[in-house]
Amino acid sequence: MFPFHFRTILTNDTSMEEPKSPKCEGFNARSLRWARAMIFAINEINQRIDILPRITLGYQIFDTCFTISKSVEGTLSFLTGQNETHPNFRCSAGAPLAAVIGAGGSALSIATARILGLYYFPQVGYASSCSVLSDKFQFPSFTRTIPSDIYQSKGIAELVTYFGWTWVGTIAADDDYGKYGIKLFKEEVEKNGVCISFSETLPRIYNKEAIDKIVGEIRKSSANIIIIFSSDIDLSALMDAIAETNITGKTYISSEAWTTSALIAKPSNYKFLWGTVGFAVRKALIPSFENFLHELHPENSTDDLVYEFWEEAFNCTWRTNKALCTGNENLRSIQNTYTDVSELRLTYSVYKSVYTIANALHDLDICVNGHGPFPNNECADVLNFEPWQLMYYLKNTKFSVFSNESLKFDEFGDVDGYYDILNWQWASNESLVFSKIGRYTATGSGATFELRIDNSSIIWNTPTGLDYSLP
Ligand code: TCR
Repeated sequence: MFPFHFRTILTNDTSMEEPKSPKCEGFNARSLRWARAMIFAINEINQRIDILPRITLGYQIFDTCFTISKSVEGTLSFLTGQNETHPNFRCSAGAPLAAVIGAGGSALSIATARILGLYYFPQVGYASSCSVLSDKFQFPSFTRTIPSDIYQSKGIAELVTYFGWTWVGTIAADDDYGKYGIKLFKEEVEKNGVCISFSETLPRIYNKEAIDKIVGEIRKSSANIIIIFSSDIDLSALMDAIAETNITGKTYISSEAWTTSALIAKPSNYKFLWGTVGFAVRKALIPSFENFLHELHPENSTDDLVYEFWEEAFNCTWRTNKALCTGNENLRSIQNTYTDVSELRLTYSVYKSVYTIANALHDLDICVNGHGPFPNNECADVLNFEPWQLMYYLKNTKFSVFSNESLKFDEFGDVDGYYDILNWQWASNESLVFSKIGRYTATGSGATFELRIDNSSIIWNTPTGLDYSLP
């Protein structure tokens, strides 16, 4: 499940006809790249002879439109294979369903995990980082390849303490990610005597007054350090509003979801956002992936999404007769979020999710009867297994990826905390680089951690640097 669109189109429900699933709007090229990483990893595994040699993996893709209702709807149609109320894991796609990758944001994964958990059906999150998802009592079949925010919140708190900032403002998205992320952050820094100057929540649905109020708060506060925990999608309206003001001299501390986002790091925002310091998850170069991205073409696809992407990317249309798309447009001639492979972070997380599932299936497949983990030392059958049987292997899977990263889950289905710390630095009027200035690593829910910062590599957006944010 991926957020290919930013929102559903609100319609007035009349209750006079059968309810229809809402349509969506606002195309999200970044998540098309994520979905392509999933397809890419599946193709790769299907060609390999060392993982699942006798099995071909397939997939179904669902658009969550960044909303809970669409995610739940997608989960149900995946499980039932149609509009039935009884899940039918075995034959809905003609092959056993193995696992769900997704659903993107935490609020969406929480909703789907409650359904999947009922059947102990494996779910691997690639972007859902909220700490509550570690609760196996509530979410027994959820695991993830992105670290829990328990690490990120503590890491940002460490960063604030490291620089000796004592007076900060916070802004949170109105979802589980933002609220829990900021809550954990506050609990941590308050132990160290840091004061919170203001705490704002971003409106979920665009609301000019609410945005103006936050802008006013930022302007009048004497705190110059502002921590923002939000997805880029929810944050963009606020950033657009700040871009229209003359507020500068504030340093923003970004959570992983917007640190390298093209939606936020765009030229009109540079003048007030440069100097931003933020956390980002592990990055990788995925060999051959760039070529695979370029292979996307409407002519070899039946998917509406590909047509929609093409129209967006080349500003043409397949439907009416103004500026028709010809199919001769060339993806290599343009620069966009979809083709940009310079910051493969969540994309890499999607890739790892596929490998996690394939490795678990592989372990299930190579089990030798009489030495298996199930009653009477039996094994499961890879062509006909129960969700909980795959869950057993998923929890215990352990493998390494090409970047020499080894991956295994702890008892909560979580991976260790690893973050690059990036600083937004001007390269020219038209571009900005995300320069790595440090690293934060942690394990055991943050019991052990290490923060490393190279002070001399940071470029602050105020001349006085460190000592400007005292109350
Ligand atoms: N965790 C967020 C969602 C999210 C996201 C992103 C959305 C993360 N990173 C990048 C869009 C783009 C990290 C959550 O809700 O858990």
